[in-house]
Amino acid sequence: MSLRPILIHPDPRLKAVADAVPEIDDSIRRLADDMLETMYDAPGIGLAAPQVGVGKRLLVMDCIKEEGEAPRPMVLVNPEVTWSSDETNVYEEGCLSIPEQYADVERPSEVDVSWIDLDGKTRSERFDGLWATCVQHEIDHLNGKLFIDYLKPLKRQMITRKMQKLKRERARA
Ligand code: K1U
Ligand code: ZN
Repeated sequence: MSLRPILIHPDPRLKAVADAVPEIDDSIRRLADDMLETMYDAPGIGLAAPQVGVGKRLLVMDCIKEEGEAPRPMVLVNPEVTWSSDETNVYEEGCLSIPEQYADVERPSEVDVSWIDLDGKTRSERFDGLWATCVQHEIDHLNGKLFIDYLKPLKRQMITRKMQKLKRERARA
């Protein structure tokens, strides 16, 4: 397993629609392992393949935050939302590709998602709470959408400028 660098917005690879994974092979299993390690190291509760520069429809997440509770690493290949609740909730979201910026985003509070697991089996589950917010945030990444795309243009522009400055500073360091 190895850590993979996380792309920082703005980057065209974060705006592209990712390709479906045609089959589960060792390269996909290695990518999933690396992404879980990268997510836990960050630390974060989710990570989508485009954030590590891979344009494939794969995401990982683990929204267990309570200390003492067993981790629940999840790998979702080709995930699809099959149902969304009319009820919504607002969560102050962050993003590992937009460090230290947070904003309220409104999304359906429950979603049904189907996906393929690393054994090639089709699975589905209803997510709620933080899990529902996170899986929708990660599926957005697979469609080239960032949480700042839900914000007013001025706020989005302000965050983008901050990220451009951060990238310049990191390149100089
Ligand atoms: O996709 C990403 O960029 C990861 C992102 C996921 C996410 C966060 C909040 C709402 C929806 C989706 C993160 O993990 S940001 C870091 C974070 O939220 C966190 C980090 C450590 C402990 C708890 C949360
Ligand atoms: Zn994100």
